[in-house]
Amino acid sequence: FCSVRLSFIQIFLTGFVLCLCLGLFCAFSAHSVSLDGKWSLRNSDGSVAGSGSVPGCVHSALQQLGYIQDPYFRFNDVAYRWIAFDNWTYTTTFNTSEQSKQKVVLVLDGVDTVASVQLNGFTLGGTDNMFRSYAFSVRPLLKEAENVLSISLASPVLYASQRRKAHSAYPVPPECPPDVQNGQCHVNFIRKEQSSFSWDWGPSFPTLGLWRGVHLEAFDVLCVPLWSYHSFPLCCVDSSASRWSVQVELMVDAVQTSDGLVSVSIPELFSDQTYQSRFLQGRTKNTFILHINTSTEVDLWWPRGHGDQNSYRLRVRGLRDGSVLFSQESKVYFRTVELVQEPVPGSPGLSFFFRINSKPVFLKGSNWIPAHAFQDQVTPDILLNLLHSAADANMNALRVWGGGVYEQDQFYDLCDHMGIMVWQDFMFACAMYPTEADFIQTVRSEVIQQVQRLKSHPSIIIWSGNNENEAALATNWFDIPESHRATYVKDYVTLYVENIRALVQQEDPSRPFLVSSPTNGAESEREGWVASNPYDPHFGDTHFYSYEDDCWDWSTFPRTRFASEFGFQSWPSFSTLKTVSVDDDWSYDSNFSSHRQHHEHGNQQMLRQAALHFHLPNSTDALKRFTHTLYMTQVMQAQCVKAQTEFYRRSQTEIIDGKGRTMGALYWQLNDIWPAPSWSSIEFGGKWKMLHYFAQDFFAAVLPVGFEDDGTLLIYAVSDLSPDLTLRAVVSVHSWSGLDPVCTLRSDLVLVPGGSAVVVLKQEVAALLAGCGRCTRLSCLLTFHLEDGTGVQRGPSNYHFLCSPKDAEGLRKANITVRDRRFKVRAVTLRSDAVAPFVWLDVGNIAGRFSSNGFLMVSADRTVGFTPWRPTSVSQLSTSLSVTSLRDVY
Ligand code: BMA
Repeated sequence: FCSVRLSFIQIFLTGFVLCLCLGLFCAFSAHSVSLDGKWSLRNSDGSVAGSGSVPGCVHSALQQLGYIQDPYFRFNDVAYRWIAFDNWTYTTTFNTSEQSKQKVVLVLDGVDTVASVQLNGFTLGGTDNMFRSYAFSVRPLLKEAENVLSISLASPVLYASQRRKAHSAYPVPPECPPDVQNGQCHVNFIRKEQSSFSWDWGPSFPTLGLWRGVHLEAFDVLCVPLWSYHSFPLCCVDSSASRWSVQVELMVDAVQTSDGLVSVSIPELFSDQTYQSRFLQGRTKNTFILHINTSTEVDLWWPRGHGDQNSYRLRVRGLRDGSVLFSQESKVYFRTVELVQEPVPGSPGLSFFFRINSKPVFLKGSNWIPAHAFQDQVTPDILLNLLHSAADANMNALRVWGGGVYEQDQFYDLCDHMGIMVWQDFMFACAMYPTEADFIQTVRSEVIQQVQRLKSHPSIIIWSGNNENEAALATNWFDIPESHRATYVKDYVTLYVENIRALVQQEDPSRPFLVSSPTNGAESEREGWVASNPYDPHFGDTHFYSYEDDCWDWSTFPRTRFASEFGFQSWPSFSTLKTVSVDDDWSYDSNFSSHRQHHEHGNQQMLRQAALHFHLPNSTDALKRFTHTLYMTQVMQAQCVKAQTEFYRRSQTEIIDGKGRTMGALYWQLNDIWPAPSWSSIEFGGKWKMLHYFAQDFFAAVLPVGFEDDGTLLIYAVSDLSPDLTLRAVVSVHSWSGLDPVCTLRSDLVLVPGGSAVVVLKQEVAALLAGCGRCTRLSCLLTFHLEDGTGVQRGPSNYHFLCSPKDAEGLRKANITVRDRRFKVRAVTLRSDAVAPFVWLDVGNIAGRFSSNGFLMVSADRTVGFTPWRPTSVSQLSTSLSVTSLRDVY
């Protein structure tokens, strides 16, 4: 690892080996005894009682016990508020013979959140942080029979409010979320998923529970409760360095100081080393560095689209007197990451991009939020499906946003495996935070534990201190009087710089650390960590939202170095909403529709944005008008995010007016926490919205982007591939009223270097139409694609509308029939008698996805594949299929 700092130039280079963590391994007839399973659960006065699963939470348990219905149904988020105002106790009894061991440790992997822990009537201690584990030495307290372990959880809402009251010197805003969220106050005072008190896309379910496992570790000599590693190249200038090292860290809990040998090996790389070591009594970190054999070439881990995700087996063994103390194997990966912030010729400010294994990589993807309000219900299947969906939409990166949770190990394992890069926030979002000693102390434990748990994953390429808190301070979201500003800046620096950043750099120097997102990075640091304008497009990353501006007008977007958030809302499909609503709710202005919308004026904003280019649904059939409106919001969202993402991708090479070299586009947001309107491209339950189908195209490795600049049509070729390509644009002019192209235009062949965006066609629209007979802006539209010198199409086809579809002349209701329902071969063929924009196939709640959807039909026939995610009969599919296109809604 090395870090080069030249005035404003900052480069982090890190190499890495990573691995998985690894559970514990204990020595000498050691045991790990799980206490997971059914515990008894009761509220404070015993009026609600039954059993609850561990891992689990109170809400999930009450639903299983029948005390409550589906919390997501209609207005239940409000109806079940009482749960989080009560205190709850989980109790289990167990028999054990572990007291025969020298040491027994009770480990709580995750307590949500504030609790007192008692064993056999003795108080072991308290917990106050959902994001860390707790360990208590318990051997003297154990009995052979009937041990009683109880964990009493305090109301998180009341706890947060008490902490707020105790912080009397000055407020720590925001006090409460906006009313429209129906949420709870002061979540910034409790180390808990910040969105669990409500968010602008999520319900208020302040959970309580044991959300991770509980177990006993019992051993005689020593135990290794945690291990992790990272690798680094010995030469820090050239990451293709042939010499790599792997740093292995073992957290060892030893009953007494003892000597032993530790051997570390990667057999496939012919590398192994044995170390004499002394394990000191108690819990200590022991570090070993394995130098990789120079004669062997190391295959690197690459982000998807840039190479394979190569891995090796790493083996670690502890030996004493010829016997094995512990032995563990894991995957280990090699890669380097740099965040490059250096002067850009022709542009003030600094670059901001990632170099992976020395190669600049454009990050394409979105932002990840918690996949469920009740984390115990996030199954491996759900994670797998969401991450597959991200990969299938050609994403190579996700940002784990700072208002949720540090995800479970499986999430990062899958990202490693799929080559999805992770931008990992620490869990602080959209707020100021207190800095009392005990708050800082618990955050410090959280940071150390999370970094140790996660740093072995090659997918994680950056740590980031918080979501939007630099921006909140800089642009004064909370109306802090100028005279008090210094106090908040001081708290900000104390928390994120002096504590979190310092700890991360100590625990994991192998990755870059950013204090916030958005931030100006090195420039923010120069300005004392809070830049005057953290949204400055010349530096760092930006978040950009504008709901009222016309999203088809690219000139409204910031030509940023890196777009880490941008987006538009839409509604989920009717089949998803149906599961949580009743007939009365099915209109756009119902109480239900307002209640689900947690973003002030969100429902109106969607319609206003849609109305800029489309006729709004006007069916006299109320249900139809509702479902058509849901469809229309998805059309609007898909078009808006497409326009913005294409703008960012085509801005990766140029500098215009001193701005550009955009190297990342992560839209807000990938997934949903419940069925409701939001910025997501995937609905709760996994169904793809139109946006997600669009993402498949706009994130394609080779992409044609078309737009107009002052009456001139430009087509760019964007390529993420390594080899240079030679491409031309092929543009077809279609009349809205007919299916055959009116004329076709081909550009010259142009060199498109690997990892660049270049202009391949430039032509005045007026001249183009004049040369195309009877076309006008209102009567015609353009489709285009890229072709190589041999006439082979590269990348998807794309389109450019010369007017708003609401003004299109000749656009008529297409009669689209399903000609061939070959569901057995997972395909349907559509036939249309007219140009049809935004053709949407829907099979209701049958889980699966189409090969493409929401497309523009400019030819009579189109065959679309369908991949079911669960066994589904042909007749089910056939009867569920519906087809909608733009002219059907008005
Ligand atoms: C960003 C995010 C979230 C929020 C989203 C939409 O600022 O960081 O806090 O949900 O905008 O408003």
